[in-house]
Amino acid sequence: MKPVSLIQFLIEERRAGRINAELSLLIEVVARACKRIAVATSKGALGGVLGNAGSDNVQGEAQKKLDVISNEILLEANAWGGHLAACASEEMEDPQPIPDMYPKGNHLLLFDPLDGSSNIDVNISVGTIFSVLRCPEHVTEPKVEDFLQPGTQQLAAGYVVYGPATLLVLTFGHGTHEFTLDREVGSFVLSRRDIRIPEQTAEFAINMSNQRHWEAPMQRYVGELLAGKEGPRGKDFNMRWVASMVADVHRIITRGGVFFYPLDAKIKAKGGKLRLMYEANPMAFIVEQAGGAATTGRERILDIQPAGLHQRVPVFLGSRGEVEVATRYHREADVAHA
Ligand code: AFP
Repeated sequence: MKPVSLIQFLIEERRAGRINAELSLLIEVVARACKRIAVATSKGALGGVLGNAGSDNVQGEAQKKLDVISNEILLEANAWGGHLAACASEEMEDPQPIPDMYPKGNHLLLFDPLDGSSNIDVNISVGTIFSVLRCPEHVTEPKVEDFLQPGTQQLAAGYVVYGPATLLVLTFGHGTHEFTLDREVGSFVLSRRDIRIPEQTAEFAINMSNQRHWEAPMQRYVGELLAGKEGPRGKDFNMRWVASMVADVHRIITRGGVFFYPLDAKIKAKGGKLRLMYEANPMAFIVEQAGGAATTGRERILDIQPAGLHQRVPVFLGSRGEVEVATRYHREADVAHA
């Protein structure tokens, strides 16, 4: 079969009436920016881009040079096309308006420019995560509150993983599709259409070093997985943890599995570790569109009414069967303690 490029795929989505020209352009621009990020990350030490930038982001986390560079690449690429009303990023406290000299569009773009950036210096996969919302009607200068829409309102979501191959995974709410970057030609090519995550799995991803800080239902759930064949689940489970959400989610999208960043005593006051608007929401949309499930352990992620641009939430996502068991344990524990 003839390879289908991202551009061709977007044209077909337009013809099918699933996206408009502006959204198609937006995705093209983001994909082009991510190709530049892929080039920057792949240079490693030779590009002089490893290490800390010497600054902190809005979350108080040390910024890597590549965090700052990737943020700049995405902002610059998206400023002039006329497809956006504003951008918001993990690396910036407030939304970034489109400069007055450029036309404005009807979309809002949120992104984590380089997720898993603590892995850059050790040459492990990192990625970009993005979410697209519609700018509310008649809003010309979008403020934070214009971005605070539940994940169900997303028009598109995607991530790019910069690994041995550079891959783009994308959804418009009609299935989840994967594109592989053909480095020689410089274009993304459709490599998997309508990805399906197996409903059952025997593989889980979690940072086990936090175990003693977890809530009781999480202790119970993971304890049962670790008990293996002899335990209540009656089968052995395998564990993986890359500490780059994009890489962990991509494994799940490819061969099934379940990813947890639950609440623990250290992060309880913040509400969780991962960010709702540009990590949890886009990943939940992608995973649901591939037949998986995504919750906070208590509620569906996509139903959350956001309260802040940088809000954090617990994240349980992947193969439906395991997300449901872990979520049920939390709900049962809440009822027992009500
Ligand atoms: P960084 O971008 O600061 O490296 O954080 C990555 C991340 O947000 C997510 O990609 C990982 O799943 C998670 O944090 C890893 O967290 P731990 O370091 O606590 O395991």
